[in-house]
Amino acid sequence: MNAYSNHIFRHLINGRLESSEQWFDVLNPASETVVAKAPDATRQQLDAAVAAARQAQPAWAATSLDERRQVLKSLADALLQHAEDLAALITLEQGKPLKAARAEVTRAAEQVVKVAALPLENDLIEDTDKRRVEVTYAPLGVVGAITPWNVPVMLAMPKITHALYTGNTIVLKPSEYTPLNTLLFGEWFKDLVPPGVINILGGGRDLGRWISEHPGIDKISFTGSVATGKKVMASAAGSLKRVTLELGGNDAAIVLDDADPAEIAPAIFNAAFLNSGQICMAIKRLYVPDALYDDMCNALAEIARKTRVGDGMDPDTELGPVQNAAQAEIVAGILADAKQHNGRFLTGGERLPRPGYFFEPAIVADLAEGTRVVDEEPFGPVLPVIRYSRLDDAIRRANATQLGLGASVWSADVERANAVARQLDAGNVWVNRHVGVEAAVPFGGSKQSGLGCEYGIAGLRQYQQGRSLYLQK
Ligand code: TXE
Repeated sequence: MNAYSNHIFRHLINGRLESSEQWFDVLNPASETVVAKAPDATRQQLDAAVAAARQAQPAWAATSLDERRQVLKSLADALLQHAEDLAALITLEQGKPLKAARAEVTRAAEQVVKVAALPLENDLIEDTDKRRVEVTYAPLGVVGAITPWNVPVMLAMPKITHALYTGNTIVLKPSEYTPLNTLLFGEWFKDLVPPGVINILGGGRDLGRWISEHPGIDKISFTGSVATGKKVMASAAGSLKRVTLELGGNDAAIVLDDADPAEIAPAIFNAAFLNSGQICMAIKRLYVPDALYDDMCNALAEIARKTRVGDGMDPDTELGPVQNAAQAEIVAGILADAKQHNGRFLTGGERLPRPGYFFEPAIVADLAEGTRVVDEEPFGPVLPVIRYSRLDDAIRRANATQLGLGASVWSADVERANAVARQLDAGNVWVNRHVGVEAAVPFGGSKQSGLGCEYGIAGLRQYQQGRSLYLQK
C-alpha cells in the first residue's frame, strides 16, 4: 500500500477528469509491486481531446502574452504547492531518490516561469520609405506531446509551457511506465486553464501512434528513443506535421592531460550516474589520456564504491533502480557484452539479487569502440573509461557516432578546452561540466539525437508558423 494505491487516476479531457474502460498497472521499480492503475485512453477519447483542443485554441491564442504568462505561473505555483505529493509519486513510479524528485519538481516549476519570460516578438527585416518587411509568428494549432519515463515532470512541463505560451493548445501523453505524476498534475491544472487548453491522456504505444498520425494535430513534440522518434516522424508525415524530436545520446567527455583526476572525478561521476545514468545527455563515454588513465579510473571507482544504491524512499539512497524491466535487460546485456570483451570492472557489473531493478554503479576500464558499452547508449548506471594517446584521435572518436546530443571537455586550461569544445559535433557542448538545460538556450541534438530544439527563442519558434509580410508604403 502507498498513498496512491486507492487514488483513481483519470484523463483530463476538455476540462473534465474522465474515467477509462481499460486500465494498466504502473510498477514501482524498487519493488516490482503495483503503485496504482493508470487509465488507458481509447481512440474515441483521443478524438474528443483533439476536438476540445481545436475548439479551445482560437480563444487561447487571442489572449495576451501577459495573460498566458499568468496562467503558466499558476501552473508552476500548483506544482510547488503540491511539490511533496508530486515528488513522492515520482519516486514511487520512477525510482529516483526523493531528494532528486523534489529537485525535479522545483526545477520544472522554475523553467515554466523562465521560458514564459522570454520575449516573443516579430522580426523587422526592413523598414524604408518604400516598404516594411517583417516576419510575424502565429501558433500552429494543437500540439501533441509524447514524453518518456526518466524525468517525467521535467520533460512534460516544458512541452506544456512552449505550447501554451505560443498560443497553442496541447494533448499530452506521458510514458506508460510513469504516467501517474502527469495525470496527477492534470487534476490540479483542470481549473487553472480554460477547458480543452491542456488535455492529458494515459496510454501506451498505440495511443502514441494515434497521436502522431492524428489529422487534427498540427505538431508533435516527442522525447524518447531514436527508434521510436523515427516512427513518430514517419507517422507524422501523413499530414506533414511539424516535429521536434529529442532523442537519445551517447555523449563523450574528453579529459585533457592537464586535468586533475581527483578534482574533476565528482562532477564527472555525477554527470554520468545522475538518475542512475537515465539521462539523455549524461556522460556515456569518458576519454582519458594515457598519463591520467589509472588515476582517473581509480578516482571514479572510489566514488562509485561509496555510492549508496537503494529504494528512492530511503533518505540514504543516492542512486535508485533502473526504471523498468526492459531497460534492466538492456543494461544487463551491455554489461555481459563488456565482460565478454574482457572489460575490467573496477566496480559493479551485476544486477543486484533482490526485487527491483538495481545495479551497482559500474566503472569499466580497458574497452574501446566495437563493444556495446561504448557504441550504444546503456541508459543505466555504467560508464566506460576509454584510453587515448593523441588528442586529435580522441576528438575524432568522440565525433564518430550517429548520435550527437551533448559532449564536454575537462581541463585546467580553459582556453585549450574551449578550442577542443569547438571541434565537438553535438547539439550541446560544455567545458568542465556536463548536463544542464537553461531556459534561454536552445537545447537539441545533432545527427540522430534529434530534430529541432526546445528552449530559447529558437525552441519557441518551433511551436509557431512564421509569415513574411511585404508591406507597401
Ligand atoms: O522509449 P520510447 P522507451 C532511450 C533509452 C532507452 C530507450 C527505450 O536509450 O533505452 O529510449 O525507452 C511512446 N508512436 N530513452 O522504450 O519507446 C511511448 O509510449 C508514438 C531516451 O521507454 O521512445 C512513450 O510515451 N509514440 C530518452 C514514448 O514514446 C510511441 C528517455 C517514449 O517511449 C510509439 C527515455 C509510437 N510508435 C528513453 N511507441 C531521452 N531522450 O531522454 C512508443 N511511443
